[in-house]
Amino acid sequence: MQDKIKLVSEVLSQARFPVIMTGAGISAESGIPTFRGKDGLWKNYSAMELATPEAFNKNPEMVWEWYNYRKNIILNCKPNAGHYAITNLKKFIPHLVIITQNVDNLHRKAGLDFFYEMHGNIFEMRCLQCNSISINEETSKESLTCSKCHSKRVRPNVVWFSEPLPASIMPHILTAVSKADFFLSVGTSGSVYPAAGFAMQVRAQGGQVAIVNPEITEESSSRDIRIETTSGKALSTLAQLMEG
Ligand code: BJW
Repeated sequence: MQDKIKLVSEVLSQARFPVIMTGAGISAESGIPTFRGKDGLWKNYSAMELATPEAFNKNPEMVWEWYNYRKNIILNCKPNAGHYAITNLKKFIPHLVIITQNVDNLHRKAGLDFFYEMHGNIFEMRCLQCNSISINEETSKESLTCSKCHSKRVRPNVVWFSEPLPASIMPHILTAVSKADFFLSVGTSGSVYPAAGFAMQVRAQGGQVAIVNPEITEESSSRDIRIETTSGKALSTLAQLMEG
């Protein structure tokens, strides 16, 4: 394990266009449930009844209730060693691009000031009337209104199945992935596209892929450096190696 993390530190320190992408697994050690797997959210809740635009159109109250429930959990959680290690890696390697599929704000809370949130942010809401985005840490069932136009047609600013990813950041993400000579995937099952396709794309263009996940995932290949442990352990060791 240590040898593999050492190898990752060597590849990372030489990479010209390194990218790290995180998924729900990095926040599992903070106490935030992942989506898939035995204790995942989708075991008890239906993705199609909660995380699609159709579900929201049909029953916005139920969808808001589910997001408020999750916001409450997240507000009681703190970043863990994995989040802080990524913040440190970005300090050592300023050209490192960091992408997250997570909506939980924990990278920001760990002091990371620039990264791409490809599936949005659970603490933002978007007005369906005027399109403005505002911070929303409210977790009560009280009906929400847009701070700009006062419309009550507001939704969580997250990306649901079948929706396009944020147009303001996707070109930057796709450019970073298309140039990447090193791609480190952390804590994702690699089952949701387009994120799930990034590792394959980097391999196809000759880049090295490394995967941090206690489980072997759909996106991994035998050519990858597979680090089969938790992100807290793997990333803090990696950050220490990069520092020293
Ligand atoms: C640990 C650990 C520890 C545990 N340390 N690890 C191509 C092929 C097939 C289908 C498609 C395709 N392209 C698009 C699609 C459709 C669809 C899709 O991918 N479907 C699949 C299910 C097949 N994709 C979309 O619809 C996307 N939109 C799109 O492509 O639009 C195109 C378009 C263009 C133009 C016009 C219109 C449309 C949107 C996807 C949105 C995903 N949204 C969600 C919800 C976000 C909001 C919310 O939070 O409620 O995003 S779904 C959910 O899954 C969430 C996550 O970000 C995402 C990925 O989950 P993740 O992070 O991988 O978590 P898990 O739980 O799956 O895995 C956790 C992992 O951690 C596990 O492997 C554990 O082992 C590991 N782990 N502890 C390290 N301590």
